[in-house]
Amino acid sequence: MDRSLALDLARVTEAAALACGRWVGRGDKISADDAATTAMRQTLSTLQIDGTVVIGEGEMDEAPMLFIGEKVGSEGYRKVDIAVDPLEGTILCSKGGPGAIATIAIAPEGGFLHAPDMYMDKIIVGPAGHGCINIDDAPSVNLKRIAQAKNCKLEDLTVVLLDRPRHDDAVADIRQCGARIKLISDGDVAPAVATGILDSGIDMVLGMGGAPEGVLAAAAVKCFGGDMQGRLVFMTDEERQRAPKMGITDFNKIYTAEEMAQGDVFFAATGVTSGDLLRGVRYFSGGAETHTIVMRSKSRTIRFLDTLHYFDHKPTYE
Ligand code: VTB
Repeated sequence: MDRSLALDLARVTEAAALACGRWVGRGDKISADDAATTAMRQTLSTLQIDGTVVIGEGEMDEAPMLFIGEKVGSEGYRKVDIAVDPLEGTILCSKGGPGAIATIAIAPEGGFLHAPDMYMDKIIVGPAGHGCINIDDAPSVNLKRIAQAKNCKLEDLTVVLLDRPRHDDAVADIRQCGARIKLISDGDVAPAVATGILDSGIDMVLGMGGAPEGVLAAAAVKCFGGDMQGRLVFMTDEERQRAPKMGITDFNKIYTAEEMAQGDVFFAATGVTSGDLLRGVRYFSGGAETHTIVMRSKSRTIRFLDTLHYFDHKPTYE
């Protein structure tokens, strides 16, 4: 794939973040998501790719744009799979809470797991923890292996989990072993990416979150050489009936990052509100500043972009 696609993807997530950045704290998650999705789609349509959205805003009949199956770009270019979450953490954005991001990932056609909108159990670590995780082991057992690999104490490790009752047992086990915990209200993609950044202070992401978010995290994990295991969690008969149509036959399969995001993968995210990974959009008179991460699995390059946008000279995405 053309490596300059990386910068194009940064433009896409910057546009989405600039658009929904106007909705931070305004208590309207629907408008925030609409603004991000519209801007993301506009910028995506200018890219030199022949893309199909495989992780998107929803099914064709429930999402007006960036729906699963939607074609993006133009014929004649490289055929790619697109995974998007124009606003990951809509509630975070609407409340002005930490860690909302605009994010996208691209893989060669057929590269992404077509995960339905359901839950996934996840365990995610950065490169130092590669080979140290097993989703079926207790969190403390995984953490002990990671502490050994990182040559640090258990007390030095920080685990991020969504703050949900379903994680009570995991939280108790982690607390008992002495590791630190960060409970978040929403948005498990940004901390997953943060495990790959040396000074982020996040060592592991654990627990049950969205499966589409799991595929986006897998793309990022692959780019920085971390490790991830994910297992789909079937809650309803409808989910069990739909999965085979999306190519999922083994309901107990443990997916690695490589299996969820195959081939030469690109990942980009721009901060909407500030978090452990990225600073949020900051407006000033006549413009705004954005903070973006862009990565590519083939080269393992991780770029952080600080970008100044002057609205007199380009669309404002409002
Ligand atoms: C998860 C998580 C997302 O929503 O999907 C969560 O992966 C929903 O979980 O990052 P619950 O059903 O337990 O609320 C996010 O936090 C935001 O989309």
